[in-house]
Amino acid sequence: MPSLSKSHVELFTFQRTKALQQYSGDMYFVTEKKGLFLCVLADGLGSGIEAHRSAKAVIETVKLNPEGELPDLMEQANQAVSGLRGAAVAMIRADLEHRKLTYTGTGNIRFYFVEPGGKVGFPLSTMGFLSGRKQLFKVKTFDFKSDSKFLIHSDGLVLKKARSFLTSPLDVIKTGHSIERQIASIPEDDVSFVLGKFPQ
Ligand SMILES: [Mn+2]
Repeated sequence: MPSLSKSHVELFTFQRTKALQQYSGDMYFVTEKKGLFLCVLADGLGSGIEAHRSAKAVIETVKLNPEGELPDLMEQANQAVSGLRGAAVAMIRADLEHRKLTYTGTGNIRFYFVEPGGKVGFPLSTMGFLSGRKQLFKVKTFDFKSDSKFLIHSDGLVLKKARSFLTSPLDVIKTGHSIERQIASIPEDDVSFVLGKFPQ
């Protein structure tokens, strides 16, 4: 029987604000409950308090419905930023038991997914951003293998050779630290990333 700890997604999360400002325009939320994993990253347009408000509206909305399907969550998040600046948003939802992953995103947030064999996938996100205006969200669904890894990051992270980090034999924490070392100590944009490894 697998041990309990192995049935969870291993995670490394990181955030640093633009010019070390007080308010981050990026926000993320990760939760795992009863075999359902959800990761959401929102990058509010611009930076500072107004960007923070948009990102926060997205995250607070998702928190109200953490078991929701992605198209519903995107729609709810879209309504939540109505009247605010807007946000780029990406979401990953995984059924850990059946190893099915769904992904959706709009705007400039990068998502990488790598299987243990090293095959790298880059699901496309939709152009644009959430603004409250009605829009359709493309959702991609695929089966994944155990021990697959993912990286999701805001555009404040400029990562050369992202693939090398994801195919690294190092564990998630060490890999996370090596990505962290690529980030300026005083960044020019809010920077966030979530690195994860799915259980066996
Ligand atoms: Mn940004």
